[in-house]
Amino acid sequence: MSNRLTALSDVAGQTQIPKYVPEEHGIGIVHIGLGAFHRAHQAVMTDDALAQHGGDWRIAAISLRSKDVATKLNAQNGLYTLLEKGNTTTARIIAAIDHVIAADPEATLALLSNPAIRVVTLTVTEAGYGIDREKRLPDMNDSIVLADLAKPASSVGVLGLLVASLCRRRELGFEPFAVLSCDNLPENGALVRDGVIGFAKLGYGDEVASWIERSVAFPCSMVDRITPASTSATYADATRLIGCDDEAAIETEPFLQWIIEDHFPAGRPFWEAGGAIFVDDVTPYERMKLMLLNGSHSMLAYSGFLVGKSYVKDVMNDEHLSLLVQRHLKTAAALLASLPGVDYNEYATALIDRFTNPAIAHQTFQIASDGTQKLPQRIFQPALEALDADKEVRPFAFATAMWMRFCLQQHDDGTRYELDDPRAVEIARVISGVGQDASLLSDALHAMPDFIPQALCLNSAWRDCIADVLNIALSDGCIAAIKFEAELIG
Ligand code: CS2
Repeated sequence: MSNRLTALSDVAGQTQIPKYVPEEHGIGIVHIGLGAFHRAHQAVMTDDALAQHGGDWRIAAISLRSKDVATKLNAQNGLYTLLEKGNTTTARIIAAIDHVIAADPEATLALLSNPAIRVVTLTVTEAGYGIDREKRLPDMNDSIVLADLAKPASSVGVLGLLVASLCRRRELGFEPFAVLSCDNLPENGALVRDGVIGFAKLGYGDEVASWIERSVAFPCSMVDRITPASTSATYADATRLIGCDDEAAIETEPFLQWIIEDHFPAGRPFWEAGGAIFVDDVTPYERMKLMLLNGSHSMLAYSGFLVGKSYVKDVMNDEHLSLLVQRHLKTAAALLASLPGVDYNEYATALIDRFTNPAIAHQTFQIASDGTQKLPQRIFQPALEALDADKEVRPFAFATAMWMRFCLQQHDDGTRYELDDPRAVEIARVISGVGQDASLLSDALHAMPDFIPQALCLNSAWRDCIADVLNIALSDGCIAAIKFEAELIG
């Protein structure tokens, strides 16, 4: 007999199991993008909401491409172990996910058109929406967007599926669902709204577009929980703690935060049970998170990875890099307007503790992915604000220079690695032939269209800082560049 997790009765030991009977609750949410983050965040708060408040709010999850997690979770009736790793490791079984549909656009469309679905949550990454963020329209360079626009009713991408299902619901007289983006993008709800309306206009015409504009809610939300990719150690820990095998186990930190605009015309789970906070305007919380947590994360990921630090915790144990993390946090915090009830110094101190958590193995290479999608809101936006306010810009230039150095796909000792970025091919093309020349590298990447804002490209203080860092990194090595930078801190 297999000892795989398939029912709550399989679970042994000190494991916390749901305080509700999963089968007694119907589905009310579709989640698109079933990574570890969703399972460590929204699914956990939904589990708390079901336990405390009941309701038909279980989740049907969609994996747009990969079948791997779907196969594992479906074999376990949607059950999985959440390991929270702080001073101790605790195990909890989450039962909020009912089932998973993978790489099946027809079944996805049918599910999204089901009147029981009142909320659609999304974690598809910054790049996954197919939205041109400059124009705030569907991205006409995205092959999925183009194919979906050619045949909107058989869409396979995010925008196409949302619009096709909203249309179908409209035809059938069903209420629309609310669309809740949970990705690290500025004003994520408003951005997705623009993308969806733009797609509807192009694919279906003005009438459908203005119906969506009038009838569909796109609340913004800020999500936070550091969740590394699962490893064999995660599965081994789960087996030890729950007494059976769980191929879908995930691990995360104790910290959990979700700030949401309360705009759900067809209702929502009582996510307050899991600690969610409902506010009128998420923007200041989102700025804090993007500029402090995600901004310093990107900076430490590029610089740490380049000097052989595989994990964030290793970066934090490095004398120079940890000083640079502190400098980055302090500089970014100085750009934020005060927010009642939030002390940015305390937030920064808590971040340092979270990054240092020895139980969390968060890979710098994972955070370093998709730089072209992350740097605009994490690094360039605060840099622009710093220049405008005549404040310190160097930490943001340092982060950008380290990203540029990372684009060379080669450590100082010549070891190569792959760039994981939707614009990787273009990056490789524009920098081919720059060799070890700092100015050529900087010029080539500054000239990429729709990436580094013109106000930065044309600013000599910004360009000088970048040249400074790259010159040292390329002539004396990344360790020397980091040491030099840390020694600038007074
Ligand atoms: C990270 C985030 O991978 C990354 O780019 O900065 O995933 C970060 O861990 C989360 O936003 C934390 O909530």
